[in-house]
Amino acid sequence: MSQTALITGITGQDGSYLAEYLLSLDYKVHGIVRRVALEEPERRLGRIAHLCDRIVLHPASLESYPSIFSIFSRQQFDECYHLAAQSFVAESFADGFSTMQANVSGTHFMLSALRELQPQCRFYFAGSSEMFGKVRETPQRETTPFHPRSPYGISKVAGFYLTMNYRESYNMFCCSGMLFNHEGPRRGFEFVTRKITSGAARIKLGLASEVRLGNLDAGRDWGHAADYVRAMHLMLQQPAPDDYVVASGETHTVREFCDLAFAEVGLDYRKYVRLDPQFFRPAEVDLLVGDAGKARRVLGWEPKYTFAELISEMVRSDLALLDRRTGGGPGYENPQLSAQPQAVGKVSQ
Ligand code: G4F
Repeated sequence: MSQTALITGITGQDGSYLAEYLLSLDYKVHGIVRRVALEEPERRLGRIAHLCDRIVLHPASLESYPSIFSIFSRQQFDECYHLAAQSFVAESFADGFSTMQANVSGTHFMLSALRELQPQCRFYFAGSSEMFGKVRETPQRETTPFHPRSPYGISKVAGFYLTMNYRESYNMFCCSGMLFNHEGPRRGFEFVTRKITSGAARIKLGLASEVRLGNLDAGRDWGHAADYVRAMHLMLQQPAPDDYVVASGETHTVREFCDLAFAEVGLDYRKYVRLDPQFFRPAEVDLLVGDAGKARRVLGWEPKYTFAELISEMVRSDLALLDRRTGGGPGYENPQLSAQPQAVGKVSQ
């Protein structure tokens, strides 16, 4: 019998890859979206437009307990992937209060409603390497102490412990993925990787002359989101719930990312990247690198993309997107970018 899964954050990068992956495994896929997304599907459902006739969307808000409770009271789920969050670290410095509200209360509402109505449903929480922050050891693993450096990181630590507490107190199957940075052509333009790849593509096509960035020396462990959603699914297939680091095991600086992205279009980044103080953070996470040994050993998880392949795919996708917008050919296929405005599929009211 096919399984039924609920994804919060289904319109985001990870949600869209996860929905595709679960559909390929014959799951029935449901997602929570803001009601406003249904009113503007072209703008807000772009990443899942190609899936809309195969998924069920539930309008709700993670800031409203009754709206979440109502979904669980109407539909049974085998698995719930809680990916929705205010996920932009820089924004969490600008408005820490709404980041806390969405990320901490949203997670608490999900867990509480599940406990009340569907305690057998398996739960995945999207933890983050930002929880390690000012790192206490390298590489970071499941046992590394947390030292978050932003309101976002603090909110993820709170969500992690809420998830653990529901597992230990109520015997629920609750897991956290401690995911290091994961990117791809569907990444939002505010994150540094997409800012660089879209900037390199624009400069190559003569549409821009520079990219303004902050700290080029920050080191991150970057993987591909399509690889990382497979790890989320594997966590919920295990005999017992647990927490796992998901990472590539390599670290690269923002500068190295620039170097490879600009090289992909035959340019030297040093001529086009400008430092801009507004993109430096009040407190920085200097260097992250994860040890995904447990995920590899217990889950049998292996990433397929290399760092260079990730960058190459992102740059080529951005070139194709701009090429189409400026009247070029069909270019590199990317569901997010090729999505035509279309009617929303099944909507649960
Ligand atoms: O791309 P970023 O904004 O990602 P960040 O802060 O590492 O967080 C991402 O990964 C986390 C997993 O570890 C997630 F939990 C989180 O939700 C998000 O997906 O910044 C990466 C690095 C930072 O050190 C930042 O200071 O790039 C540096 N950076 C330099 N110039 C910049 C810029 N970041 C952004 N966004 N924009 C810049 O212009």
